[in-house]
Parts: sequence; structure tokens; C-alpha cells
Amino acid sequence: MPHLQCSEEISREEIIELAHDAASGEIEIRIAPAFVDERTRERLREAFRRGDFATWGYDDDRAARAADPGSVLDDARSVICVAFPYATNAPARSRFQGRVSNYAWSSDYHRRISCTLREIARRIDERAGAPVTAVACDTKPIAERAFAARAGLGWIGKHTNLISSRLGSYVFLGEIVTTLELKPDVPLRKSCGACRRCVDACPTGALRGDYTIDAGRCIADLTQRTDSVPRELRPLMGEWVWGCDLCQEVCPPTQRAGVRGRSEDAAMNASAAAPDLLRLLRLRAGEYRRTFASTAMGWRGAAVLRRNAAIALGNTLDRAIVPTLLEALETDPHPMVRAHVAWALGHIGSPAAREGLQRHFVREREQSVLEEIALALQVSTAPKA
Ligand code: B12
Repeated sequence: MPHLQCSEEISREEIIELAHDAASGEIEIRIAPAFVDERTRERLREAFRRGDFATWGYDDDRAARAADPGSVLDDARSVICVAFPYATNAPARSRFQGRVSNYAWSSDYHRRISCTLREIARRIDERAGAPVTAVACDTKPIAERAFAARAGLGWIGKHTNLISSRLGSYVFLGEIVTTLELKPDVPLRKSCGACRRCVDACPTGALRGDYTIDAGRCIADLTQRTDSVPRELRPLMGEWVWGCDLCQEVCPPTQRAGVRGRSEDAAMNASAAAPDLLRLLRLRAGEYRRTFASTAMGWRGAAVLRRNAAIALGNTLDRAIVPTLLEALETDPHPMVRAHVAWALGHIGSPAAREGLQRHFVREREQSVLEEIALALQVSTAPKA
């Protein structure tokens, strides 16, 4: 059915009230027009030109589609922008437990938020007497932060996330794009001023300090890529196995906002927020599906998590883990995982690790793994600075 423009007027106040009624938890809502100004368009183009999102394989016209809600709904006139807070308390972590970003601790947010957005949209359509909406959350090409900032939901911080004055930056963004012409809100006139805490906290130097990011260096990106993690960045990833919150943990307005997520957003169990790295290193497809299919970690496959566990275990520098890593080097079916396990062993660099690497070298058939073993042996025998 074609989307119609509503003949009867619906006020923004009515939409906001209806949205609050439809949502189960705390939310913030503001309205943006369905276009962005030339300066924002230029920011988007610049980001693509610099190659900030090179690892995402976005095609050339992604910048244009990012600025155009018409890519979500024909004849779009307004974007109803919604922020959903999700910060919950971190469970305690002990030895050999990895770190997962707060956004991935509970069930997959795409589903929960899309469900709420669809319910709001359904009520708007009902009120309008015609289909006038389409929803977006994360997976559509529109630049969600740019529209949320235009709507005045918050400002884009130096960590490049949208910061709400009240809710901080631990908020998911979602949109209801509509053909209704709604009165837009005004953008906030705020910035991070002289604060550089996030920039200084980022171990990989992904944040440039000018409100832009080199996404290919961001730990969140590194944990999600499906190929090899650049060697020089591995030691900087600490124990993160999915996403990273370092830049937001130190963000003053985010700290002030505190824990705002719903109890349903809390970690389903301690292992969701701080998974056992040994178990993760041995994760196979069946257990992966059972444990992660319903979470935001459920789309890159088990081998990516085993690779991340190998890096995290290497970064513990704990020699007690060497036998487990050697077992993975012998038995893991995926060359990418074996290559990162070899790196981890070289990084730990104990005599047992070197001996195991040498032993495996003569059995390994995969060139990429042989190269990693050779490098690991070089690194582990080189005198430590
Ligand atoms: C690709 C992607 C990533 C990539 C790249 C991130 C990045 N900073 O661009 C990676 C994997 C690194 C990533 C990481 C994370 N992501 Co992400 N990600 C996306 C995704 C799917 C697409 C982003 C995109 O198209 N970028 C292309 C650029 C060109 O567009 P843009 O995003 O709007 O950014 C530009 C404009 O906002 C512009 N801009 C426009 N107007 C203005 C005005 C001013 C004054 C300024 C300074 C800038 C500015 O600045 C940017 C260009 O440099 C979005 C969902 C979506 N569809 O938007 C989620 C999204 C941005 N991610 C989100 C989240 C939660 C995260 C993580 C926190 C998850 C985690 N903990 O691991 C981290 C945060 C890391 C970080 N410091 O940014 C949320 C952000 C929520 C928020 N509060 O802002 C989004 C919106 C998903 C959602 N629906 O909630 N993500």
C-alpha cells in the first residue's frame, strides 16, 4: 500500500504522549525534519572520504542515503527520534573473564526497540487513519546520530556518540520516519568544550578529538570484524571480547546520568557481561547458537568470539593459560582462530608457550597460521623492552 500524507492534523504533543504511552520504560523523544543541513551532509561525506568506515564496506552512496530518510520511507517529511537508556550495573569480574559492552548484556536491543517503535508507529497510523510511518533502528542507512542531534535529543560528543543531557550517552537510538509534517524541535547548542577524557581513554587512538573517529581502530569495531585483527592493535584491546565502553565510562555527563536502563536490560547472567574466556575459546556453533542467538553478539559467528577470546587471554599475560591456548592451537578448526592463538602465545612468551609453538609449527598446514607462529616465536624470543 502506498504511504499517504495525513490530511488531518496530528500535533507533535499528541505524538509524544502517544509514544510515551506505548513505551514500557523511560524514553526521550524529539522531532527532526526529514533532511539535514549542508554542514551535516558535508560531515557525512568527509567521514566517508577519510575512510573512517572503511571496515564496514559501505558503498559510495551511503553518505547520501545516511542524510536522506527517503531511504527508509518515500515522501518522508519528519523523523521522530527516540532515545532509549540502557546503562545497567556491571557485574563483578574475576580472573579469565572477558569484557562485553553494556549494550550487549541482555536480549538483542534491535528486536526490543523495533518492537516498541512499531507499536508507536501503529498507533500513529491508526490515529492518522492511513499508513504514514516506517521504523528504523541501527540497521537502516540513515545517520541516526545526526538526526537525533538535529532533533535536539542531545549533542554528538568527542566519542562520537549522542549525549543526552539527562540520560548521558548510554542510549540506543531509534526513529519513526513519517510522511506527516510535524513541527521540529530545536537542536541543542552544546559541545564537550575542553573535555578530552574519552580521547585520552581510548587505548587505540581511534578518537581524534575533533568529534570524529577512525572506526577501523575502535575496539568495538575490532571485536566485530570477521577477518584478522591488525597485529599492532591486539595488545591494546585488553580483555574486551565484544564492543567497548572505555570512551563512555569516563564521559562526565554519562557518569552523571548513572544507571538508567530497565531491569530487563541488566545482564541476563554474569556470563553474558563477563564471559568465561576459556569457555569462549572452546565455543562451537551449537553452543554459540544456544547462548548468543538472542543477543546482540549473535550475528558474527562462533569463530569471531573464539578469536577475541584468544586475544583477551593473550592480554592477561598469565602463564597459567598457556596449556589451554596450546590445546586450541592444536584443535581449533578455523585458521584465523589458530593464528590469533599463536599470537597470544607469543605475547605471553613463556618457555612452555615457545616450545608449544615450535612443536605445532611442523604440523600446521595453513600459511597464514605458519606466518603468525614464526612472528610469535620472534616476538617471544626478543628481549622485552
Ligand atoms: C557503523 C556503526 C558503528 C561503527 C562506527 C561507529 C562510529 N562512531 O561511527 C562501530 C563498530 C565502531 C560502532 C561502535 C559503536 N556503536 Co555503533 N553504529 C554504527 C551504525 C550501524 C552506522 C553508523 C554510520 O552509518 N556511520 C556513518 C557516519 C558517517 O554517520 P553518523 O553515524 O551519523 O556519524 C556522523 C554524524 O553524526 C556527524 N555529525 C552530524 N551532525 C553533527 C553535528 C556535530 C556538531 C558533530 C560534532 C558531528 C555531527 O558526525 C559523524 C561523522 O563523523 C549506527 C546505526 C546508524 N544507522 O546510524 C550505530 C550506532 C551509531 N552505534 C551505536 C552504539 C551504541 C555503538 C557503541 C557504543 C557500541 C559499543 N559499546 O561497542 C560503539 C561506540 C563506539 C564509538 N565511540 O563510536 C549507537 C549510538 C547511540 C548513541 N548514543 O549515539 C547507534 C546509533 C546504534 C543505535 N541505533 O543505537 N558503531
